[in-house]
Amino acid sequence: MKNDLDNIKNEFLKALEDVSDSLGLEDLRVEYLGRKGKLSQLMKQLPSMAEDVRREVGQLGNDVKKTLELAFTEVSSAMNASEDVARQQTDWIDVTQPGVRPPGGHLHLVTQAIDEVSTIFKRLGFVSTRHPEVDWDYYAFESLNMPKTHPARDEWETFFIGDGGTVQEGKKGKVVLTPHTSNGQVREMEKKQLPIRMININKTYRRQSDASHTPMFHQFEGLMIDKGVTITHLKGVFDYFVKEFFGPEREVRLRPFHFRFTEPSMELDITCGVCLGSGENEGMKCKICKEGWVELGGAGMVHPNVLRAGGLDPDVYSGFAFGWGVERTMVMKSDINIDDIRVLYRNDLRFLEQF
Ligand code: FA5
Repeated sequence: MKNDLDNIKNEFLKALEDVSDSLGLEDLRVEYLGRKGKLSQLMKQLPSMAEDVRREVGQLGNDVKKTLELAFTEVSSAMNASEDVARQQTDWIDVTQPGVRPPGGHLHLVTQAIDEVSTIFKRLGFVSTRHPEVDWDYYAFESLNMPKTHPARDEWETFFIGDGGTVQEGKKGKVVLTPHTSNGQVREMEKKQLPIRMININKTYRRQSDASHTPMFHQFEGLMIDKGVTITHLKGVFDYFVKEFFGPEREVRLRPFHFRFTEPSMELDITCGVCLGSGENEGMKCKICKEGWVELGGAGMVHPNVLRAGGLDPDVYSGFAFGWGVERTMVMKSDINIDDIRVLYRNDLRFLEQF
């Protein structure tokens, strides 16, 4: 047994001289000093020995183990140090080399348009607000002079919020996905901070889908209320916006219309950005406008009943409101030639990366 221990020690120290890298060194450690290594195997014979021999051989075994561990540690430290030096010479990086740029994204076309619209109205003193996009029927319809069963509501093709097939209802009526941003009108008046110059931009929803309609779209709602606001102010604000947003070459017309919540009411039309007013595109009828003009959106002087719903006296205060679609407004720019607005929400990078 003593001889065997000596042999193990000599073999290990000899093998240690020949080992050339840290992987080989680790193999050697496992072979001799590991839990199932040669030294452990040999020491397993101890219990079967006579007690006095056992003590002597046990002591010798421990000495051999210490010797091997010490020799191993010395060689291992020296080897690590020299491998570090070698690694530093081969694995270096050139810190002056230009980096690889990660692909950069950009804001969605609609977000860019929202930013531009808000900036233009900000210059006229309009403050950006955000009223709920899930709201009570009261704010979406009733407070806007459209009583519960009024047929005008049908035009808004509204989605209602339901719970297991039952439409949710509370003290202000049913809950709707707002079909227009006009729900912000009475909500803004209820803040009781006058004068009002609000621009409410939000998502709106309707059961519609074709080349010029998407089920989810954005509207921006302007509301100006003060003493002595007239239709001249409305016209001035529109002129400024259209010139700033579309450029001086585009034409605008005001067309009489009817909304329950404005009186008088009108629609603002602008020459189409795809066919530039001709009504034709690549020899065919323009898919967007069909006649040269596109509707930018509705507007009018706030109806006295709406002012009353907002707690304001129509004999003291007056104002105008307008609500336009962001997507349509943007597509009407002549440098954005899109003949189907649904492409905006298809998330096709080949399209989105162009802008
Ligand atoms: C309204 O929604 C009124 N609330 C506008 C208004 C506000 C009038 C304040 C008076 C005073 P209208 O339903 O016409 O009106 O919609 C306004 C604009 O939203 C449209 O001209 C169009 O630009 C846009 N729009 C409507 N439906 C869609 C749709 N499904 N997809 C994309 N844009 C749409």
